[in-house]
Amino acid sequence: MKKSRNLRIAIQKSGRLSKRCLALLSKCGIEFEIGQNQLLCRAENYPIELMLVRDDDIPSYVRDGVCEVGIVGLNELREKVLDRDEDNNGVTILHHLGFSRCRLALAVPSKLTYQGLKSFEGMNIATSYPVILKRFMEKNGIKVNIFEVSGSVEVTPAIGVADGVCDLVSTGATLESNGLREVETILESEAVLVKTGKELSGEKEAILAKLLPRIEAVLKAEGSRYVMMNAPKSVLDKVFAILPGMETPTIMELGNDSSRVAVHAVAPRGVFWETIEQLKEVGASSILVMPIEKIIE
Ligand code: PRT
Ligand code: ZN
Repeated sequence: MKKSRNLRIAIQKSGRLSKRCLALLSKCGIEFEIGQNQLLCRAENYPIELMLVRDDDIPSYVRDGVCEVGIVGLNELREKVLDRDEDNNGVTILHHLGFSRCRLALAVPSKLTYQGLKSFEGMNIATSYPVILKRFMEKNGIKVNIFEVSGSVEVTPAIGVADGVCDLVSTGATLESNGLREVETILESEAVLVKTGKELSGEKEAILAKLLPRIEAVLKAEGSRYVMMNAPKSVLDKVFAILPGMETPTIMELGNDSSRVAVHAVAPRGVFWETIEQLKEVGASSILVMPIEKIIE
């Protein structure tokens, strides 16, 4: 593939990661018009080009410097590069992105009496993640036969080709509907932004250095909410206790009531209905909770 002066970012062409990757870049002010079956797509307003590929290929493309940056599930990154190669080839995780969360878990037929990891001794385990599974079992001193399959892992016990499985789980519904019970988590996964270990040209380093603060601003904003309310001055301590982690709240006098103030603050995202109900209980009113688009420090 011809070398480009644009920073090349690999993302999944179509699948669970694609929409969120494009949404993240769009929130960073970078727009793409992607045609059908396009492998490379240049951004309309930024010196970046997307490489649209299968998620399985992203870790090795980043490792080999085919692209400078990639967005991929930690599960794929560990399977294809981090757990496979001795020195990681300099591939580094720049950010955990907080979407496409899932876990790589071990599951056994529901009817099996599970007695801890030793129950797996001598078992045939089907998985699409043989490298991660091998490492995990070796670390725990359990000998298993790993049977690699590329899809439909969950049906292998029912058709008699495996005794247990090691697969990605999100809600657990797939395992359950195949008569399997999740018993151990091997890895908690989410999408990550990764950078190659190969040297970047000064030009590409500069493009990346401009992009990273934008991504950080978006991630920080996604993890926060802007909260506004009116509250009696006498209960401010209680308000701050209900909303811990609130960064430097702004307190303003209310024109018509000297006993009450307006409180504005950036709070962690976990401002749920329960939190609002508690704020009401201590006397807060007119409570507004709003999303934030960007936080630039
Ligand atoms: O075509 P390509 O190779 O690019 O895509 P793919 O089919 O290999 O990947 P895709 O799009 O299915 O998943 C991409 C990434 O999304 C994965 O590598 C994970 O990082 C992440 N992810 C998050 C998941 C899930 N959640 C998930 N639930 N990937 C797969 N699953 C599957 C799982 O394999 C199982 O079949 O969903 C089923 C379980 O879901 P629950 O909700 O029933 O537990
Ligand atoms: Zn894949």
